[in-house]
Amino acid sequence: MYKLFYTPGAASLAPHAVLQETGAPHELVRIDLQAGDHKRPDYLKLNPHGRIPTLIVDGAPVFESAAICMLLAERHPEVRLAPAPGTRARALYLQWLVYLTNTLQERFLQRGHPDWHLDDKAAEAALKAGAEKRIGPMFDRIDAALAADGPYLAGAAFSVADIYLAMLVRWSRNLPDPAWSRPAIKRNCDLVIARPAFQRTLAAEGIAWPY
Ligand SMILES: N[C@@H](CCC(=O)N[C@@H](CS)C(=O)NCC(=O)O)C(=O)O
Repeated sequence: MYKLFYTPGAASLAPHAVLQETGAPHELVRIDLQAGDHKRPDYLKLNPHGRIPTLIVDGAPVFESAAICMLLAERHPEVRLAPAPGTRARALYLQWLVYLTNTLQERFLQRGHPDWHLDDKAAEAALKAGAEKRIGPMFDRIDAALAADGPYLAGAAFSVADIYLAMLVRWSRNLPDPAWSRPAIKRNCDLVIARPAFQRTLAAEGIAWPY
């Protein structure tokens, strides 16, 4: 039995959707960021960073959204959520998942939480604006890759990287140019959203795509 600490629509959305894909029994624990649940001592014992998500696996906590996605794919190979090691598809899966988490997601965090990076209010505004300006070109490059080698990030095979991308595409909903305005990203995202597991995830979190 897994236990996932989540906040609707947050960085927990991808791990939650991967959990739903596995079909494994799990418990969801909702964390209220406004109420500061993630800074309470009992949560900090599980995740000292005070961030969402955390997954309890065999009684022990694991944090970092992308790591949780990869771990679940590895623990449930029968569901085929990651390409086989040694293949070109595996290389693309690793490349894009790491890019999504350490580059694109980071830009979203700079845009949403410039105060996590700087102590100077004026500089924070500049960081936020700079991050926002850089997100669109990142989606452009992902779109070009999907147009050339898609429909999935790993080519013909669906993987947790596509779920991760859908989470970040949703985060772009308030940008002047949301990611789904790009045709290959839209095609990829439509395939992910249509999956029953993704629909169950949205329903369980009480959110509708893309809001
Ligand atoms: N790299 C981390 C980032 C996690 C993260 O920053 N999550 C946000 C929610 S999207 C959070 O915990 N925010 C806490 C806060 O706003 O204080 C991951 O992917 O798990």
